[in-house]
Amino acid sequence: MLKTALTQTLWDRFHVKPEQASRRQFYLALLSIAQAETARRPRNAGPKKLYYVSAEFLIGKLLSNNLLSLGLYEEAEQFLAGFGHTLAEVEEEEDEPSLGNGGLGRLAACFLDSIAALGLPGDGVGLNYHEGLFRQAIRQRKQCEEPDPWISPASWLLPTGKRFPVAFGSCEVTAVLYDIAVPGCNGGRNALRLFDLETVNEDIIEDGISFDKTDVAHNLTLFLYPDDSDEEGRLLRLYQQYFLVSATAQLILEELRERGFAPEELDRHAVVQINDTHPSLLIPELIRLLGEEGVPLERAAAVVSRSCAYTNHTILAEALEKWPLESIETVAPQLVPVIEALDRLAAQAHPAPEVRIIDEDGLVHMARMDIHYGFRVNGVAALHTEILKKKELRPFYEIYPEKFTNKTNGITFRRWLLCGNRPLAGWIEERIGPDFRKDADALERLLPFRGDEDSLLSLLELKRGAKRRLAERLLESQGAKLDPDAVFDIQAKRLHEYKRQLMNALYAVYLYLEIKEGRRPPRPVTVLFAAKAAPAYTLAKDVIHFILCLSALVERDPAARNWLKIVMVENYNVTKAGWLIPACEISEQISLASQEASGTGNMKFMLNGAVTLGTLDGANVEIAGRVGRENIALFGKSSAEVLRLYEQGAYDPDALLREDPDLARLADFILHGPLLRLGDPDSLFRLYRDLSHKDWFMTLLDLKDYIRAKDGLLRRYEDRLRWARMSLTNIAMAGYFSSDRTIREYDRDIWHLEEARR
Ligand code: 26Q
Repeated sequence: MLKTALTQTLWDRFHVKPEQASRRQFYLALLSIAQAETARRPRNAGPKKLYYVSAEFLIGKLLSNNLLSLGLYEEAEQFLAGFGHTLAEVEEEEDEPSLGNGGLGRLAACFLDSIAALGLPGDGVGLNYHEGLFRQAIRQRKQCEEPDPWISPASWLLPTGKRFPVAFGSCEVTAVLYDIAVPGCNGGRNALRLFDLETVNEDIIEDGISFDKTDVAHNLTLFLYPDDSDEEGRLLRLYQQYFLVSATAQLILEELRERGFAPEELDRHAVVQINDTHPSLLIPELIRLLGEEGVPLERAAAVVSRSCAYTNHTILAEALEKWPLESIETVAPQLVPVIEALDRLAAQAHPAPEVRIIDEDGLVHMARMDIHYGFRVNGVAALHTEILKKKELRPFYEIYPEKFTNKTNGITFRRWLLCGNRPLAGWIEERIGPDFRKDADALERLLPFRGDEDSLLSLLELKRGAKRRLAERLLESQGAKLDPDAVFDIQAKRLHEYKRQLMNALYAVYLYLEIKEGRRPPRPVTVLFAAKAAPAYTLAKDVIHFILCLSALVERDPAARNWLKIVMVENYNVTKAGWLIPACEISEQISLASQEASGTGNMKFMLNGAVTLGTLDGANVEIAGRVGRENIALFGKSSAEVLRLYEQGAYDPDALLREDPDLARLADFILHGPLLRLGDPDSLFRLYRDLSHKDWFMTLLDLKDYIRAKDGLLRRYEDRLRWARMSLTNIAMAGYFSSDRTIREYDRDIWHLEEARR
């Protein structure tokens, strides 16, 4: 019936027949049909509703995904084919909303998909940043930031007409609510609810992404986390946070009232998942609003504590939010007495200074507030949760052991396999039938095909096809020329020191020098990087600059360029991830052990048949446990060893470089004359100095073992059937990492939405 609807819509809206319609017209017609179809479905309902509150939702383009959930994908693809189009081409008309930084925001998006798939009543709540995070442009081998606008008549936003006042210390503003509908693949729907600032004004953006940070009445929903390297930026971030939570608290209480419940019944009818500490002020704000409804503070605190659960995504000290009480006084003075009361109340039972919400310097520790006044706290992978219990949050684990729980992350297979890699999904179905589309664990039925040479050879062919497709796309988008017969080795994730993109780049230096000395790898290697750096994160930008200079140096060297190629994929986002993941052979997951809470890219690459080259960090530990040591390449010091080095202050990069000429030769290459001439010497010197004197995330510690592991993996690649078996095993064992499994666990142990229905 899609055919009829599409033909009719094209005629009604644009007065064209399908054979004359442009891609744009097809896109807009499909958008309105998908929206109408979704609106016809019942909203998921039940006695209890989940609010997943997050400063980020990295949802990516929605057309294919929503058509899949609505059961219209096949029909749309066939109909378009009749007029010489593909869904992928039509989807190019959609702008991707860049409403997130990386893992935490993408996780929230995968969760929305799975919550809807399981038919659970649960909405996401966040902010409608008009310019997203930023668009990354590369100029003079450096990252430049530009606005990344996405809102247009072609976006999925639906106005709701709902408005809420938000009172700051300095002024009052209005939050207006938009929805993006989330259809579930088994019927029903939920919504992503995005608050916007009624008076937001894009005209205050100056060159690049700069704007007056003090003009909160016009800037609050322009960008996600504007630069917080200075005081004004940090204050703006706090304004954004209060804007989000104040509007969210009002929405939750309004919906409670509309469903006929009293404020004091909040915990029986709503559950709030706080995605990292960014929305933590929701706790005092809800308590404050219950107070206005006449609920005394201690009772309000008890009810709210039974309604809120907190997810921790990091152990990095700089990401554990602490706000000066003074800043809160400026932004939302009405919260100060509430937070002080919560601190006193908690301190009566637990007076130790390391668990105080307000410390002796007047800093409010957001995670501490979440744990005292929430009923659950979870880490995002087994190792991460253990580190929280034994180290970072140990005093809290001693007080509240029953609150701690692990929820290993997951990814939605609908986006990352069924839509994102149709040829692979087809290959799987030919072998084990369609059950895996609904039940990810069924992928294990692929295991017997490890012995089937035809299957192994066709799997290699599929990978080659995906590599060719990526090569075409990168040629078109940025003029990069890739050889599909090279090994595709990919590191795609935010740029951060702990993720050690620099270590990967130093392997490329090693390989370059080997090639120059006549020792070539078994076949050409293409190393792809895709990463945005935070605008104020100087060292991260230095790493990008180094990679780009290295890429140019190799490219100019006729003796090396046929054997090694280094590519920086511009403006990494969900769309680019969709290009890279099916084409990957070696998945770089090389964080310093203990530092990557989970990782989710690791799961996406595995599901698409890449072999992981990784440390025993985050969810890599669980990947290794499932595929077995023969099907993953592990290297590096363990998290226990790393944590011990930190505790004893025993890591010394200077000494390593003095004692090991091989390491020194690689590090020194950062200052290699021809390289310096291609780039900015200040940036490269700064990078060298940091690596040789500080190297806080211990790049040099694991570099040699990394080289050993990667060389070994490249040799194993040459046994093509053995490689295909590794690849197949990774696909077959990926089922556990479906976010449907993760969400079932959240519901079973935290939300109890299903149980409330029974
Ligand atoms: C904090 C304070 C001030 C400014 C910014 C921030 C800030 C912003 C974003 C802190 C953290 C983030 C994002 C964190 C994040 O993406 N964490 C990732 O979460 C994933 C999902 O759980 C994990 O898989 C990754 O391991 C983790 O790095």
